[in-house]
Amino acid sequence: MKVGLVICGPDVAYGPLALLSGTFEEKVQKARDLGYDGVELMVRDPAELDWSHVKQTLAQAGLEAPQIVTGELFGVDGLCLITPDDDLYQRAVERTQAVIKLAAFLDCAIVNVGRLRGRLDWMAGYTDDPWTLAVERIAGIAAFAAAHNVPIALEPINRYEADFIANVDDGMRMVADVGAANLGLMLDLFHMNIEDASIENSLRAAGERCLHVHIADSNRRFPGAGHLDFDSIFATLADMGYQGYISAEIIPWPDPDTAAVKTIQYVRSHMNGRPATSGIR
Ligand code: LER
Ligand code: MN
Repeated sequence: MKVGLVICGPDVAYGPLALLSGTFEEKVQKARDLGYDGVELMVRDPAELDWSHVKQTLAQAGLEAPQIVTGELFGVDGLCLITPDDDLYQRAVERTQAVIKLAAFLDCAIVNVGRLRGRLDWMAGYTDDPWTLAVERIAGIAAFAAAHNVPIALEPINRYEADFIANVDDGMRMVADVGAANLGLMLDLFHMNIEDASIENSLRAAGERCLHVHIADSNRRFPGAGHLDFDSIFATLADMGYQGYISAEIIPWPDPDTAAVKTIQYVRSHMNGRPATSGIR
């Protein structure tokens, strides 16, 4: 398992769940100095990015970009896949395709689809079967991504932020209905703590379809600040043979740098159920 954290790309001024302060280059350097293996990039519009500079900055720091998170496409620009507005849908597809191309360029493992998917209740009056429409639209994104060798990770999101795919059962149903080899799940412990009966059982149920994990404690602060049982969660992931990232997407509390320090200290000292010997690099 590798350890990452979400940072804003140069095209995102502020992310409510992104860590580290400073310029993009400073954030990457800090992540490296703290001993993170990779930074997960929150991007909004690849057209506003210098792709080569981003790639070079990561390479110079020796960091991977395991995933690009797309929440700000929805959060800032309102772009989403399940909407009765055909023009909005087309723009959402085009932007998502640009993110997929960026992911391929950065050798990123994954592009996530969380809030970007939109809502089924917006389709009332347009279709009696919004789930099938979602299957078709997510299949379209997965097919484009497959052609670029990029996996897509659907993120189950709690009921207060989204109205479909709240838990691993729902996510696995969508994965099965789409039937694409490059489609899996990104599991966020914060959402799982609200929606899944057992975090450990759900992680196991996702199995090899678990492509990426967002870690946060029960209060969405750094691990150790709430009441989740991380020893049990990390042991479950290790048992599953999970090789992907556990990546912090948390409230930057008490500040964005301290939260990043607390996270890596806690994770390194609890991974594999044994205390860290070397501390942070
Ligand atoms: C995005 O990864 C996420 O977990 C959402 O809760 C952001 O609103
Ligand atoms: Mn998340």
